[in-house]
Amino acid sequence: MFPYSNDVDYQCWLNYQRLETPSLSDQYKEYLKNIVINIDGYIIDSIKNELYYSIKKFFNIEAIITNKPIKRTFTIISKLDGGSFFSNTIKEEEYTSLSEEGFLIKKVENSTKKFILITAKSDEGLLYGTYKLIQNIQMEKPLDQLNLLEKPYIPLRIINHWDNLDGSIERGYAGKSIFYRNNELVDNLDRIRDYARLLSSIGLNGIVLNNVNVKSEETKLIAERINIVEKLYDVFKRYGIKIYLSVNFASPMIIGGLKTADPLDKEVRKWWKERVDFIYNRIPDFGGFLVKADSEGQPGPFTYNRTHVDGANMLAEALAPHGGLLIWRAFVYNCYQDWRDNETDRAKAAYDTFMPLDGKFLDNVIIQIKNGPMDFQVREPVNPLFGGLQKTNQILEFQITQEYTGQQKHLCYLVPQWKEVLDFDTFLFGEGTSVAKIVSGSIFNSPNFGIAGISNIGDEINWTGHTLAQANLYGFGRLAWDPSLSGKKIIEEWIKCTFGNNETVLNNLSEMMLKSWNIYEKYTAPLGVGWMVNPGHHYGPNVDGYEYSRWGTYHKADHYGIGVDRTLKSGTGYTAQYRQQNFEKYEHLDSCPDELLLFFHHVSYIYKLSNNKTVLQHIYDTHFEGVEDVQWLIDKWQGLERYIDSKRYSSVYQRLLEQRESAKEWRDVINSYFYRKTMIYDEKRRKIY
Ligand code: GCW
Repeated sequence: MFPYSNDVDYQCWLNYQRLETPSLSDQYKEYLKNIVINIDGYIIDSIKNELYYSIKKFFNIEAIITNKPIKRTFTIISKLDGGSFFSNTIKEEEYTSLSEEGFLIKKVENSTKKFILITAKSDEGLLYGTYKLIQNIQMEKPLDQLNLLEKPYIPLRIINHWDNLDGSIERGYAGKSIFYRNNELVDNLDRIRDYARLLSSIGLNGIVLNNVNVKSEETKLIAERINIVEKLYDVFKRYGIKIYLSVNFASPMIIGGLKTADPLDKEVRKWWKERVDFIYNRIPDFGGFLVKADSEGQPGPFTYNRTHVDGANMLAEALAPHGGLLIWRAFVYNCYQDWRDNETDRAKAAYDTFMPLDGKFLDNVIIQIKNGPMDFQVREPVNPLFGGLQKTNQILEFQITQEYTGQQKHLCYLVPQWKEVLDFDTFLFGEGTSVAKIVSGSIFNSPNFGIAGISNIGDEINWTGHTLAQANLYGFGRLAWDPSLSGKKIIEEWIKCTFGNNETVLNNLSEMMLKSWNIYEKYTAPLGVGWMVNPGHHYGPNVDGYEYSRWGTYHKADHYGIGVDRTLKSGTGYTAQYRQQNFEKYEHLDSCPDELLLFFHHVSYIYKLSNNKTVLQHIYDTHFEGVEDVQWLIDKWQGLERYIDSKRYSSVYQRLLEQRESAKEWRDVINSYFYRKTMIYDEKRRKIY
């Protein structure tokens, strides 16, 4: 029986602490003593296990699980078609509005019995409903109000792993892979099962098991090393999570002995078909492939003068008979390009590459697009492919792992950033075509739309290194399920389930979390310009550190001004990739939002922002404030010492101290760089090192 470890930090939001209100606890307990489940299956077994375990932890009782009620009061988990016994308690409109993965939870009472009902059309729906009920208990929601109908807004909700078989994780900040070690699967799969529990408790339904940069050992996962995938499949299927693999486009050459990987070559096409058949033979519900092609050294169709359509469709054709999906990343750019001509612009690459291909991909091809046009910076505008593509399936890609946002040493709750992306109006089909709406697939009438996040977990006992970074994983899942949830609502849920219902903890911690992204932004690269990190590992300040800056600094700072002119009028013309309303907004200095000013415009240091401060003074001020704000985070956290167990308290505290030192370094490096460039004093005459 789970869990693999009893460490409270390990349990994350599933630690099932005793309720603080005994009367409510007694009420719930009465219903949960007898659990009625009248169906079988491996997902159903997971439901039983989770209920049994959580009830034991919440109430210290052993629930009796039966297929018929043995008491007058009980909890029943049953499919919608599960018999007449409760069917008249469900209203017609409830029935029709339930989607395949949705669920309904109700409290029903009549003269002979009282019960909590969880019902759904699928086993997955029942599983999600079960986790929801458990969460309601943990959050001490009154039992009387129990009447919930929920369904996910976005169909594909996938976590991506950049794990390698040797156990390393690209951009991982919480230890090694929980899956692999020394080119083998780890021996004990219990921890992986607990990971599956965490993922399905927040409604995720897919996982990509290996890094998009596919090296030679990982290439064998679709051949002689399939047994590794099979074993992982056996764990994840029990939690309704489909598995996907990243594949190397040159696999036919690397493991197939062919001389080419040309997507139009007959032998190559046959080879992929056979590979796919082989996989489905072993893993009947296999999700499909994820491909990073022609980007940062990965092979792709360009080698053969073929297009992304040729490449993606070839793989999609092989997958289609099995219902598999082919996810093709839009993160395609030439990192060696010479951008001295002022028109060449990495930000334009994804749109320039994929817009001409709109409508040419097969139905089971999905283009996976990073939230911004560059690369997961602390602030970027929304990728203009959202709002551009009209006839192509799309997945929005977020980075949960904090590559550019403090590497899980700094506190940076990313949900507010993701919310801005999801809420962004692309004007694709007129006003109100938000990114969330696009990736829900509803306007395209297709289920092949979704959201993906690069995982932030590793084998450290608390999964994410920084305990508070667990909130990013949690928040990612919750937003994928329901993008209309606020950052505040999500963080409150997370805090209650992770630390309990104490008011002080709730207030202080939610305030800390909600401000943390802005705090991080203050002391790092200013006004949307991005980068300014050390090359390679991307931690800590380095104003000119952009690795592909052989043609000059990325941010174009000189003695007079800073920023990248991306306007149509005088710059790279990137702004023209947006629909009219957004184009207008970004093209003109007076309407461009301050926080993205330097992403879109090159301005003088004495240019005045909307608050009447000069750009330079803003840089100085925010960098001083950023450090002060980190001190504020520390003070707030110290105020929680007596409410939080010492282990979690002190590990977060240590990280906050590291954050403060790093923020000081950022402040000093950035401020002194601009002081030396401009020789303009800080108006407040603070000391600049
Ligand atoms: O953010 C960059 C990272 C690379 C990563 C790449 C990508 C997996 O620095 O490490 O490679 O993006 O998204 O493909």
